[in-house]
Amino acid sequence: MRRPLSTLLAGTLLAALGFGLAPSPALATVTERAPAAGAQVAAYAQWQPNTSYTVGTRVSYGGKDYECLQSHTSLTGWEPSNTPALWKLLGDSSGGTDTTAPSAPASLRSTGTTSSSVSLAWNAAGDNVGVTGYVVYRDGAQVATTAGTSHTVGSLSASTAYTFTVRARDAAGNISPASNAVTATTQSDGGTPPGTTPAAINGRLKVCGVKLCNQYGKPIQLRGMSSHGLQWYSHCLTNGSLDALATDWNSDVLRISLYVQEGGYETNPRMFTDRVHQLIEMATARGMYALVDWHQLTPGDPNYNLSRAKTFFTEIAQRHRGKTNLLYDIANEPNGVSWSRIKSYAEQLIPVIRAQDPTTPILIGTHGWGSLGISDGRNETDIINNPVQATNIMYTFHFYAASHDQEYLDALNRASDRIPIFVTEFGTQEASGDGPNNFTRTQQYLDLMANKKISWVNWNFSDDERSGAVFKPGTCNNNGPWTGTTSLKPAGVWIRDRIRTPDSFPTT
Ligand code: IDC
Repeated sequence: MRRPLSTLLAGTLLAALGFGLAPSPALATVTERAPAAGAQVAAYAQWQPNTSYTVGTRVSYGGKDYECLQSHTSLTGWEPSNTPALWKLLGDSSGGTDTTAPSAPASLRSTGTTSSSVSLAWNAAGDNVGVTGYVVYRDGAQVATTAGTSHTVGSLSASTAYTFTVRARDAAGNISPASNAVTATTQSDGGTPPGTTPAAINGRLKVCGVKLCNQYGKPIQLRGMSSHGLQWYSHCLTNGSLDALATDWNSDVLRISLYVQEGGYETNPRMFTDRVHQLIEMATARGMYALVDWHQLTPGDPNYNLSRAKTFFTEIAQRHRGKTNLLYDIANEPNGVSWSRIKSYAEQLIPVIRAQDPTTPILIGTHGWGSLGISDGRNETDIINNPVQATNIMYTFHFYAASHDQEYLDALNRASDRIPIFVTEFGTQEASGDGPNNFTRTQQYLDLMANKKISWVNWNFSDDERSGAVFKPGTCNNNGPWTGTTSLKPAGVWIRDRIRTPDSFPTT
């Protein structure tokens, strides 16, 4: 949002006369107070989280100006200084007296919880002029400002994990970097008994023969949704949307789609790994399985990202190995690469994961974009004759019903008698994730998967404009409505009906 100099001067004048400047970004939750007369006025609006930015928009952040390179909705942790893929540095902010931001508040901690609140405290930040207050963020959204070094955040849901950060600000409107993030779970209000969620009933999963079994050693089928790429549609994954996924859709599983390229993990490993940690906690708090999807796609050879995958999964496995609701997908869709190269990748990565976490099932993408080789003119015998040398693993199959016909359905049917298969992604439309739905063909796949207890995850839980994104465009920026069908496209209405039917998980 570029402000010409004349507007700036007028704004300063109005501010001096006691008029606030117009609130800058449409989605900002709290309007920044106008700077005091004589203090620094940034040339552009201060960057803020939870704001839609379009290509070419300029902002100020930390005393510097930036220009937006890729349209996105900002989140805490995605500050322009952290995200070179999203923001181009233009230089120092023009026309300021104090352009130095305070230091980040340190040692943010939770000092107590109830079923509806979390109390926080932190250490005071420093500043060259003086800290005037603190801004408290909950899951990236600004929820309070305070002058002191503690705050109680209220109006929260019971048994829910929330992540908080705090920033300091000074009189000139400079905002500090975020403090450490702290995640706290509110206490139970005695609502949903903890033993009734899919994750609680089934517990730790284990591959048994060609099936996926629960803690009682009985084959089960999980049904759920995949996120869209976190670099684009992270804002569709909120406490409200995941509550709806767990309790209105009755989803058993959330697939967390972490693209590696296309502006994903490789551009900021720290930020994306932290977001995956947070989403695992959010799925866990709602009794869903968390399927961590290493979404390599272009380039199609997973070996290109082997060392990144080792780094990422080492941290994920170390942090979450105590949980019983995890699944790791180590290669979304290998393409343009032979099965033996994929097998080699898996056999290098799996021991690294197993060193941290010996028990979580590991899923491996198959050749030809997860088609068991069919899209490459190959088939499942490549895998059957040369399986990955590891235990507690499954192979993945993907289909898009309007593009992938009987030949693919037959391959899934044949292969699932020989090797363990998990359908980690499918769409009711064309392989582009767009175009007309073929619900008749999709139902044939679903019937087969129900008969054989093949778990599945549908693409995708976002509001992008394509027909395969379940929500209508704008739903995520509006923060819902998340439950019911008013916000859903036809594919969303159809797939929700097929996820929410009761599960019949065996318990003995
Ligand atoms: C598509 C997204 C689209 C994005 C594109 C780029 O819908 O917004 O621009 O990826 O990578 C897959 C992939 C999945 C695709 C999806 C639909 O795993 O990343 O998403 N698809 O094309 N395999 C088959 C289809």
